[in-house]
Amino acid sequence: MAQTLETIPNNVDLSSDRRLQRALEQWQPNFLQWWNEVGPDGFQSHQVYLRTAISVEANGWAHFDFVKMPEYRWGIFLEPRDGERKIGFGDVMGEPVWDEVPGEHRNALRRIIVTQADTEPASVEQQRQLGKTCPSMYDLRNLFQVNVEEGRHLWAMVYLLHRFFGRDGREEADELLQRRSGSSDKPRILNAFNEPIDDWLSFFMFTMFTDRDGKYQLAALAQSGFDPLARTTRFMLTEEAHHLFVGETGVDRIVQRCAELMAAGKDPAKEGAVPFVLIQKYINLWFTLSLDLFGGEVSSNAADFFAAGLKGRFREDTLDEHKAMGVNYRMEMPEGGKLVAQEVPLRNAMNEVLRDEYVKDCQRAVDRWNKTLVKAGVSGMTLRLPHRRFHRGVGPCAGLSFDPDGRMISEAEFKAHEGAWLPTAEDRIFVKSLMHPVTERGKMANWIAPPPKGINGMPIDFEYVKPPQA
Ligand code: BYC
Ligand code: FE
Ligand code: FE
Repeated sequence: MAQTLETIPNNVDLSSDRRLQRALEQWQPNFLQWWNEVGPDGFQSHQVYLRTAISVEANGWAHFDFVKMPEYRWGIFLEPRDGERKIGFGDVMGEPVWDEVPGEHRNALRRIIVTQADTEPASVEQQRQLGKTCPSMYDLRNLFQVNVEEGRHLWAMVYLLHRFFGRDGREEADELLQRRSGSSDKPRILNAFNEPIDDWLSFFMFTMFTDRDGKYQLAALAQSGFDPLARTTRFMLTEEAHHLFVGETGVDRIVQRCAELMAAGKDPAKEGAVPFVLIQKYINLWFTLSLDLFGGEVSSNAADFFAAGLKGRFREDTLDEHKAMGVNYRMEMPEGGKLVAQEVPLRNAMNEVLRDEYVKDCQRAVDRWNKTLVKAGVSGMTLRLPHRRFHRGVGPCAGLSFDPDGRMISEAEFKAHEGAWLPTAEDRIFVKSLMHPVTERGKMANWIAPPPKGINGMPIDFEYVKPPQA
């Protein structure tokens, strides 16, 4: 495919900045090479029914059509500039937002943008083998939709790096294509993005729990005083909604299938479905891996980001006050072998404040899955979120042992129960054994219920993915 000058769709008037345009056009073939190397394996020449962002207008930004993924038009879209916008929080509250990067915040902003950017290609790498075991053509299409949009999110961040961070930014953009999920040599930055996602139960848990961290991080950055970051994350959030839909409804359909079998007096494991206990173990794993992505409970980085107007709270604009000064946040922290209540200045607790919103949202989804159990006729069994101290790798609880109720226990006790709380090697093998590709139109794998409706008004048995030359 010829890459013409118009190949980078955008609403940032790219053609008026020839230097920037050239730099991005030099990065583009490297991106495509990366996509071909570590993007969806075995499906690069299929025609996929995909939504492409073509503008930011509320009704009509999305265009649906069949596309080969390497020909997807990854574009750069920022919400329109509102010349009046003021910084909404922190020490700089009320000052006009910045259209350029203030020198004193250059390093912090670069770090935030690179950390955000790094997760996007990482997830594509993690999911690259999943197409081969899709439970339906509908799900296959949704996987690829998520993948191309994570690719676009990488573009969104790379635009910021190229446009605002000069040579450093260009180097960071190159390195984003060099790190690899799970690599021992050049791993991705955040832990959860180095975990394997090689079965669809993990995929739905990831899009439910890990993409949801993305929603909260992006929402916090959407408040940023650095206006181009705020404007680009606002538009990313509109795409993110679909990823969360895929995760939440994917798990729901697995719960439904499991529940229907249990209600009929059958053992889901023997029927080739996912047993209840395994759903719970995968929730325990992916919820806690995703909790870590919010950073430590007490963080001077987070306090600095807030004070400087770089990163706000969830829906900061709807809160009553925006300084977060003179207020403490009370939390229980492990200290000398027990839990001690502590008062932490609110600004230093910003990671925890954002995590609170996230946990509420996850609980809402779990409640919905529990309704699905009841509706299918299963009583006395409920799914639950483990306590946020359980199985943590970041923050003061990392390296200590807690049970799913958050009680501090000995390492030996943890080890004795680990196999009941978290997926074991055998569990993973079992889940993988269920994963056989189902690609006949309208058919579903035995371990998942069909969705209530198709994509973009199309029927469930629509041919969402067509083989090459079809
Ligand atoms: N893994 O002060 P602390 C998404 C490090 S997902 C490894 O508590 P801070 C997506 C930290 O770097 C959203 N290391 O952290 C989802 C620091 O290191 P140094 C991604 C970690 O800075 C699915 C030290 O621990 N976006 O979009 O307050 C598919 C102390 O940390 C981790 C963002 O993350 C970890 N999990 O907060 C596709 C937003 N956590 O300085 C996409 C941008 C912490 O001691 N990032 N560390 O060497 C940020 O705002 C912040 O960097 C964090 C961490 C919230 C991640
Ligand atoms: Fe993303
Ligand atoms: Fe996402």
